[in-house]
Amino acid sequence: MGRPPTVVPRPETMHVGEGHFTFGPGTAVRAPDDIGDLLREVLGVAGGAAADEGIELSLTRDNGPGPGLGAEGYRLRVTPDGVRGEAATPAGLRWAVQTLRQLADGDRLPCVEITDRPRHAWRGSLLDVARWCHPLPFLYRYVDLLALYKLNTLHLHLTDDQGWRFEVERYPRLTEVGAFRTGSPVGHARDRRTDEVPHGGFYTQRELRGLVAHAERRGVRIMPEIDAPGHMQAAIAAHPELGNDPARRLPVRREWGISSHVLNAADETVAFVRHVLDELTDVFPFRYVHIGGDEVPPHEWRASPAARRRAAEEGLPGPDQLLGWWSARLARHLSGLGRRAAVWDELIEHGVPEGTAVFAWRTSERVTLALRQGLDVIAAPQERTYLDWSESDAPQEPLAIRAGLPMSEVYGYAPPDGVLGVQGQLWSEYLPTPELVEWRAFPRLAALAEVGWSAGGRDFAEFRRRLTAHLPLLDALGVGYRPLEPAA
Ligand code: TNX
Repeated sequence: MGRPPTVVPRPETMHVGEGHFTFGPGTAVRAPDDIGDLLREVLGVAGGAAADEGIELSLTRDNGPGPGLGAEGYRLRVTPDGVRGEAATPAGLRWAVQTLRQLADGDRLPCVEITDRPRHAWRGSLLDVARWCHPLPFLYRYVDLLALYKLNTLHLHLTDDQGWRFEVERYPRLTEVGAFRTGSPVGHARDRRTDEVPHGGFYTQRELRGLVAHAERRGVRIMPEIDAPGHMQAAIAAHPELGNDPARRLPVRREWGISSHVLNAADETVAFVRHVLDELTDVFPFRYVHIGGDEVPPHEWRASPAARRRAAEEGLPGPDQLLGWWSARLARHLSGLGRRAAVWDELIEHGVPEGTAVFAWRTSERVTLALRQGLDVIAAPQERTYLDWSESDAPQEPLAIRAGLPMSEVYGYAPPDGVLGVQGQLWSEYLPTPELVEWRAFPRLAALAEVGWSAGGRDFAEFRRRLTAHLPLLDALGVGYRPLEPAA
């Protein structure tokens, strides 16, 4: 007992008073249905109905003094008699529950008064389940951990050269063939050694619907990604007619790095991906669907007479410009389904379709460039948000694609005004197990969550102290996070 009350990300205002409220299985809970369930689940209260003493969370019309609580804000007051929380939306109440989860010390909640709301509307985490197919129960747990830090978006990278993980009823070969490879790299990819250990797996639509529902109850939306027209070797292995040389039988790729094989630019191939998106949007209700567009090697289109013809028909200077045409067609299809596309920042040079969100990943300058063009931008610059990079180059650090993204660099990132939000990336080439994912994700993801949520100045030493007081909660949850570096 006696943990100092800490909340990560830092609330807008928090005043700690004297005393505490003690709760237990018999504590009464009054809250809108699923919020009450969430509260019972995370605090272990059983919850009678009527509450004079107890926990009451309610929706308000948000007409108090000062700025409104907005789409995700909340107010909380813990006194020795109970807890009162209010928000203008269920989303706000869900974040209030996560704050209580962090404040709870055994069966006690410290007396506090909190008013809180996020700086940025999009606070995301990309998880790459294509390079390694992480087990479904881990995805559930990962969603819970995102919610703990008020991160509201899980970006699921479902397909890549090395594996296709989304069941498509119309094209069963995508998973029958595309979800399995015969070996994987050993050591660093640059050493070009692979083993003969098969790897594979995929998620059924039914499983993913379950995950979506679980995430929704926690206020986490899931944005799926089907990465095209590059990063598609697994799909081409399953359907050679999608490639630029249909006579060629390609395997699902065993090496990391970028495959030179890309989808062809035929109408039938666009139609194929549209059908995939139709099934995808049926499973994932979130407004945004990521359609990739990163790292498309130009060689196959340059060499293809069909691609050159297509470029000429579209009035484009050459096949290098087909990426813009490709993405525009899929974005239009999504908009017909009432959705919006999201793309990687390569599209900036090709024309970003109306309403599309751009994930600026290459540098923070790309974030600024995209903003200057008036685009909807998610800040995801690698030098600040690629959590698959290791924190240091110490020899005991597990193998990583690149070394050197200490938590202080993540915490010190200040995305420019005007972005929709920020996102941390966990590409999984070097993260074959959930344990390694947790080691890389935590606690840096907590630092990034604070970048996305908390307005005002940031002081890394203060954050580090708060985080130190918070880490026992991650211990209690059994999260295998990387211990902090000694204070500077
Ligand atoms: C670049 S970032 C990629 C990924 C890799 C990552 C490795 C982006 C849009 N593409 O395919 O996994 O680097 O850090």
